[in-house]
Amino acid sequence: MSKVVNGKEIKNFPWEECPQGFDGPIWRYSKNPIIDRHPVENVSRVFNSAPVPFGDGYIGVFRGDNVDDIPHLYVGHSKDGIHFEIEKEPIKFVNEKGENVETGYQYDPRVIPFEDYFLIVWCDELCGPTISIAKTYDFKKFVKFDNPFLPYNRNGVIFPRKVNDKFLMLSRPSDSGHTAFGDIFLSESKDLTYWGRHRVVATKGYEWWCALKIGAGPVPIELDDGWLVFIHGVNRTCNGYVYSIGALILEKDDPSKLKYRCKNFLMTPEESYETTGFVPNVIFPCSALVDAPTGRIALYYGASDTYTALAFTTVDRVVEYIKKHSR
Ligand code: BMA
Repeated sequence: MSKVVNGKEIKNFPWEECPQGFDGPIWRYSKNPIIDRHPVENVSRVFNSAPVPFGDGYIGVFRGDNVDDIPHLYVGHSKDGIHFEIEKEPIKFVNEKGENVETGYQYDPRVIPFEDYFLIVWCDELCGPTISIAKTYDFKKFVKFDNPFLPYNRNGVIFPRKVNDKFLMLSRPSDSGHTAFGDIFLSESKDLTYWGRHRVVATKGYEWWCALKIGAGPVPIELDDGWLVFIHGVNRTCNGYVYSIGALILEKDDPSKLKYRCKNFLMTPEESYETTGFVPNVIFPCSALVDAPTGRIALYYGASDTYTALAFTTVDRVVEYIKKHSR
């Protein structure tokens, strides 16, 4: 059995037991979606978002596509990790001098609890999509690092601690559109601004469900025998793309090395809120909370680029499944 290390006990953890007779690796929350359309003025859809524990409740950075379709990032608050209130105004980022920095769009945030602060990583605009990083202590002031990545790149997520004295980031270099370039890389940095020593971690196309591309999802979960990484994988069908959720386990001391790659998806769009919406057949995970003593995992995912939904599993159940179905 794998154990969570460096994890915490999370009080008031969002949880629902596995339905009787269900034998898949992950089960959905019965009251999904947890965020419906038009949750706040000027926002038509909230999805692909990242809640984290904060104080005696939860906070998060949420992707809100506005009524003109342009995505921006919003702070959201919750007592129970299920019912969220989204702030009315999008996050305003400042640079290290305290000056406002604005870009045309921001989407798909990940929030990394790191020592006594939080890092936010998202897809930002720099002559096309690329990765931005900001730091916050209080979810009120967000200080943005000075363009750490070149375009084009998406799906960046930083490990929750330094490994061998370096910050580590998974990302997915790409082009400016929805085409291939779908492999996951690992990069290192001493200071979060300068990144290098890039390594390929996992490539697309190892199974049909991820034939077109793969991308890292939530913050990697540290286990005693590796890093558990939920990913999304994209298949190309005659009727459009299908986004499923999968998983990798990376080596603990050198996460550029793949230990296990689950050949099956863990979850694929099946429920109506996943198959019908702004972009049908998309499930896209951006946050996984783990309660260290019980090994319970709450996985937040965007559904059909329209809703925010929640699913559950445990470390034992999902790791056993990945190992059993690994190539
Ligand atoms: C990807 C990203 C995601 C989105 C997905 C499906 O390229 O833009 O934000 O959920 O496409 O539309």
